Amino acid sequence: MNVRSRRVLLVGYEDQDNLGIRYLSSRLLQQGHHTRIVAFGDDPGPLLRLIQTEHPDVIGFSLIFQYMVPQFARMIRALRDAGVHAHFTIGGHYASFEPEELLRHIPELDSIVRFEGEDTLIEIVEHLDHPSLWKQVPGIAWLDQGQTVLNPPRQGRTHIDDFPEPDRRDIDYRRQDLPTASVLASRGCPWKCSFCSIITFYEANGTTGRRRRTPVNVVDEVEYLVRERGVKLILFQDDDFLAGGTEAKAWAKAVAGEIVHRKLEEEMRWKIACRSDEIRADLLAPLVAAGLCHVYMGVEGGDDASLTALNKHLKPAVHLHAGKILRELNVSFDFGFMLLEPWSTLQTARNNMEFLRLFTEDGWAVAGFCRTLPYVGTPIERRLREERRLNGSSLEAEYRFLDTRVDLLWDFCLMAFEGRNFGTHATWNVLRGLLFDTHLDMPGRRRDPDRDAAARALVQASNGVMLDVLESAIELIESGEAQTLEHHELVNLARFARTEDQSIRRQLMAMERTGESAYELLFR
Ligand code: B12
Ligand code: SF4
Repeated sequence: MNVRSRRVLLVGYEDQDNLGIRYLSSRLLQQGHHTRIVAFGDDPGPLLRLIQTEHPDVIGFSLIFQYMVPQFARMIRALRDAGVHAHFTIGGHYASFEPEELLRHIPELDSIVRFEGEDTLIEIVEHLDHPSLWKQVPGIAWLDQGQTVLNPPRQGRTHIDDFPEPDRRDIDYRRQDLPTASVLASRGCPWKCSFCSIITFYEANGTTGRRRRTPVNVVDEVEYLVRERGVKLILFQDDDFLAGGTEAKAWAKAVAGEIVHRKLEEEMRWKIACRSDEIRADLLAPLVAAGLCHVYMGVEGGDDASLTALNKHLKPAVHLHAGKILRELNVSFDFGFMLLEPWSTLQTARNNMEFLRLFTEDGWAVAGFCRTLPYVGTPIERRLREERRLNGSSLEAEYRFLDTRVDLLWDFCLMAFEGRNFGTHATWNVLRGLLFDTHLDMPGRRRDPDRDAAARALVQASNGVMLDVLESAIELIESGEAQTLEHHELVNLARFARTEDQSIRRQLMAMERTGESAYELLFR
């Protein structure tokens, strides 16, 4: 078939590089189409002006975060109201899992691309002139007179080396304070944590476990970014860089070996995410020698029952051991943690609090927490729905705990720690960035031990205040003394936590070095 070259505009949330739309773009370019990438913003004005000058045939929206649906809906409606007639398609995690609900919210969409999108989008774009053809493309959903049609799924590729590297034409890394790029060395994860949608997402694509690129292919991309584009820090966005048994460990070492072989560790540093039971000194040491500087660990809980509810197959002692190894290797780390999950009790909350104390009391990492959110596509969401504990549609799904005292504890946490733990500019986030920044040691950017020590002292103080306040609140609620959020001692405790946090923030601002900080970029 003789295919016309098409113009495709790709729009997505972009804090770090949005690899989803960048992979889509490179695949479209490979087929001879024209693409343009635009970061999603709330104001439709700039996007509309661009559309009016470039006249794209297709506009593809990347909706990876489910709570951004209302923002995307407003944008898409505004574009249609302004007379934009291009084919509107959308993809990403939420779009893949809940096409019916999404089409109800945004009927202006022509199609939804479900799960991995590279090959599906090409087929839509190339059959655009023939609706009867694009409506048969496998892996999409669309509206037929108000009814959602789900086409048969598309089988994902087994060999992901075949995807062309993400399109980064529009990024000027050299203008960044710390030139930082995201790289994906694998897709998928063999674990089955109950709060996570990764397994469901890739299994729906017909693939299993974790598909890894070959080490040479990965390091080719890293070398290009470092030597041709001036990148100094690589963020591996793999869900778990070490997952997959012995073979995966050998693969990680082979990636590190290839980096050293090309002497890239002399020019850059890198970061990975993994589980705590994968942290072993013999495995990590060669990675550190190859420039690994930071690890994000999926810790999630420090209580046995909570870790079981989260299906982590981990014990708190394993987290503590991982923390010890990383300290010995002098690698900075941060971690995800859920103080509360849907089956929490005051006892599990207390155990989690005590664990956080042990894990972070030296200020090596920032203690922060959230509670489990029931994202679509996760076993936890399904279980809560079966237990009839989810109120509202999946978009604003809300649950209460089984013990009203745990609800009270959570409401207290929001009152006391809102500015410290939650939101983009929360102290927790800024402190994580500060630790990363002060710990980073690389050519041209040597660590200042005094600044590093000062950062740790500040983190230690902030962790201590939060955990002391949390402990007192648990005691007040557990003893029955405090039964409502208005109880004067809870109110005073929350006020104390906020005042102390403001003091930490003042010290934090005084420590910021303008123009050199990595944390603006990494931990927003
Ligand atoms: C990197 C990352 C981030 C980065 C941001 C990346 C960016 N764009 O700027 C950071 C660290 C900032 C981040 C933050 C958060 N993240 Co995050 N993140 C990821 C992660 C690990 C990798 C994303 C990625 O690069 N994927 C690789 C690309 C190739 O895959 P993809 O994005 O899915 O794209 C493919 C398909 O989805 C599809 N597709 C996607 N878009 C489109 C568009 C079109 C038009 C088409 C046709 C197809 C298509 O085709 C693409 C290519 O195959 C994912 C997990 C994952 N594996 O995806 C979580 C993930 C997306 N994050 C998640 C969450 C929850 C968060 C946070 C809320 C965490 C938190 N508690 O703060 C925040 C929210 C940020 C915000 N908006 O405020 C969840 C989303 C769950 C949900 N249902 O909403 C995920 C799925 C992790 C998980 N296990 O649950 N995140
Ligand atoms: S939370 Fe991490 S380890 Fe667990 S299934 Fe998801 S990606 Fe895998």
